[in-house]
Amino acid sequence: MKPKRTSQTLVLCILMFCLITTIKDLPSFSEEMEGKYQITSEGRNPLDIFNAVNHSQYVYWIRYLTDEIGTRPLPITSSGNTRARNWLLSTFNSFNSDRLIVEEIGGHKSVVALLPGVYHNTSNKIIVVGAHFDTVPTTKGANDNAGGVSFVLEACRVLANSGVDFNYDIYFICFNGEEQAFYGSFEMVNYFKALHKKVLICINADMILNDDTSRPMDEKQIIYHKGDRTMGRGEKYGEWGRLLERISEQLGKGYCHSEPTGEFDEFGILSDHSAFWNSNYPALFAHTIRDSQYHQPGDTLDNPELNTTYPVETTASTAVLAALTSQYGREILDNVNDTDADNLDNQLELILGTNVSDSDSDGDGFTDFYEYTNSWDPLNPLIPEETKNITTTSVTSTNEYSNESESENAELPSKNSESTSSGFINFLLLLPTVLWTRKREKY
Ligand SMILES: [Ca+2]
Ligand SMILES: [Ca+2]
Ligand SMILES: [Ca+2]
Ligand SMILES: [Ca+2]
Ligand SMILES: [Zn+2]
Repeated sequence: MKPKRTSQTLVLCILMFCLITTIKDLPSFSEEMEGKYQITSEGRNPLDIFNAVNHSQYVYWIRYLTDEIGTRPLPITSSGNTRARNWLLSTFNSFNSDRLIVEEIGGHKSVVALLPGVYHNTSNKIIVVGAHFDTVPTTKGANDNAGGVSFVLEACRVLANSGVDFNYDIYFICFNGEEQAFYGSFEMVNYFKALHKKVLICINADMILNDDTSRPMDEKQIIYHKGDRTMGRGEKYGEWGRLLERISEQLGKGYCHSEPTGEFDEFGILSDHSAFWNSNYPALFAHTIRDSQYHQPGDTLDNPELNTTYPVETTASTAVLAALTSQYGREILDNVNDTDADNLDNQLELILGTNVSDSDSDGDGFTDFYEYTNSWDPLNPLIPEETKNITTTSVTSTNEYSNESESENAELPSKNSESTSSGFINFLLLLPTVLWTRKREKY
């Protein structure tokens, strides 16, 4: 089970070369940020990407892998492994074949979909979203690791179909041969090194379906990082984990929780991220504790220990993290500056999709901070009071949202005194606001 190691000399040479090649760098943070406070000019924001991740789709792919394909161990010539690869190739190609480059890479034929960025030809920076698809021979592998494969497929589907032109390349990888010795991931890391790629962050998911009932709701999905030890390039693993956790808190229910692996067990919970850590590439490891059916025939979605709701949030948060990192590079980790002094730091504004250099992103007279703290939509100039009547008629039960807006009536300026003209149109306009508010409700 011991991972192969590239010779130290080769690693050094490649690292030196990477250092030299990255000096001619891309636009600075401020240049990249210019006019890009939303992920596209079409008004898409991270919440749209987050919400596009679909639970039914997530479950469907797990069921297909377990019920239709079943066990899929090495060797690569086995019928299960071959069928799984062919299915992955055709599934990736069904998303957006004009944008994705889909191929098998390495002697163990990991299945890879590349979403090329705007800087594909001028930058070596990449983002990796990965999970192994192979199983041991004794199991259909729902938790180990169809849940991880579905995480990769769904993140890929949403980002490839988003219509967004991302900046840096995003690789979606279904690793092969994890169960033997991480063959696929070590091959991919060597592949990236040979191409002088700089991995900004890799997010690997392995066994994310088990519901650890001993954990509180805000720790249902554990995102392991390697600790806060500073890396060669000054990056800290922990910052990436906290970013993913923050995305989950701000756009979802906050199920994701980031924590370091123990000092001695960083190679104790083994999966494909190890290949990245081994080469000092930043990587996160999404993983919940083992279920009782680990490597057993009972590892199917029928296992009552498994839950598919929480990993969908990890998938959505990862899609947003990949999107933001692709747009802004490592600078997304900067959570200190508040460029427009509106009390929302830049990282939070980029997660929310608001403008980092404008304190009132939607120009409705209310600051981003005010709207954020009152659970209004800082990207929608339609203020809640304008559509209150529609809210109360279309949503029967009193929810947090309507209670809040009622309690704040007295403070609202006269801007909202116009009566609503068309209930239906206003309802449609309100919908994003309701979704936004709903999303921000805690469980
Ligand atoms: Ca700000
Ligand atoms: Ca702002
Ligand atoms: Ca505003
Ligand atoms: Ca607003
Ligand atoms: Zn596994």
